[in-house]
Amino acid sequence: ESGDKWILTVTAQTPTNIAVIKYWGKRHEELILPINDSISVTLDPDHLCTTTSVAVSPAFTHDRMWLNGKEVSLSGDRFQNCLRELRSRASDVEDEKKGIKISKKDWEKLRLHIVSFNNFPTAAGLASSAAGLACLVFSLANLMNVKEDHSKLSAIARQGSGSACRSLFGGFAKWIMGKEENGSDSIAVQLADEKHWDDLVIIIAVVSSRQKETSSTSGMRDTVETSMLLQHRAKEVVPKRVKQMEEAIEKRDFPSFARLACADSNQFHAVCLDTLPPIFYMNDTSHKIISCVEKWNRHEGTPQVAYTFDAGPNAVLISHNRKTAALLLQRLLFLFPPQSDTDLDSYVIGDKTI
Ligand code: 2P0
Repeated sequence: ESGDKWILTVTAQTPTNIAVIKYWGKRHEELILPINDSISVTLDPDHLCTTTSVAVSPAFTHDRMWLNGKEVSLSGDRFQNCLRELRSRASDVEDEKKGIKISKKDWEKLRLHIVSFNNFPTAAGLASSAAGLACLVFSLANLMNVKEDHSKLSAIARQGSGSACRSLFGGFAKWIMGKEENGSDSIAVQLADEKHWDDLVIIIAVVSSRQKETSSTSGMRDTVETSMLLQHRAKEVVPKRVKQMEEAIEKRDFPSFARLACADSNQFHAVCLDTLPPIFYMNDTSHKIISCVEKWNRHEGTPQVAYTFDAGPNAVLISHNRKTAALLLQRLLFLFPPQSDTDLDSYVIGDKTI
């Protein structure tokens, strides 16, 4: 047997996360360092998640990756930065049964093959880079026997895509912006695990399956350069809101949670509008959904449902429990009857959510 025949693989699965206090704006482009802290909820892995298998073999001549069955380029700086960080932290790996012995320095020469799938249609406009980059870093760290905790790994995932650092944790996560110039303290931490508040139900209303027109990366760069409202948001608004949100999550205080999440989504879209040229991520259907939820919440006297919108028109609706989730679906179906295929494309229902 030649020593070249072995292959070692690791497979991991990572759900995407939805920010309830948004990240928008970088202070360092290449290291991906944000201008404010952010807080997210990680979805249940049955919905919207990425599965990635990574393999190493002496027979591989190049690093290669396939995403949803198609080969993609790995030449980008972001991927190369993640890979360099991981290779520099790799340790010895030994598999006696297979007769495999990889020493720390072998990782510099060994090439990798990566296969990644999303369990949701990429065309649905929900293809967030968060789950993908988090899963890539996590599976490679396991393959390479990187002995770092999830927060340290989150700082590596962050260099692939900012929001990815929050997907290393289930439940609720906070991305701490950090102070260091090298980004070593810009990491994610877990605020509460997935069992802490498991009666929340998340419904994603797919308003449009078209790809967004302005990518998050270039959109937030334009906002940093041109919006004065963003400076106010990052310095005055978010620091207070992050504290209040942490408290609301800790106490499972749904009314406060909902008020903060809705206000932060609205301010994020306001800074997009304050950008030159203005960025429009929401559309008329998104606005109709906001009005419906606002009216309902006002009518009840206390919030029943929270809404939040990312860099696109799709609504993420968080309801207090299964009963309000059922009522919410009823309202959505009334507003957008299934026969009118011009409005909502579909509903993705997150059961057991976080
Ligand atoms: C968030 N979003 O906190 C915010 C809210 C979209 C709106 O993080 O340039 O794909 O890779 O760091 O993480 C989307 O931005 O941008 C995002 P990069 P990313 O979830």
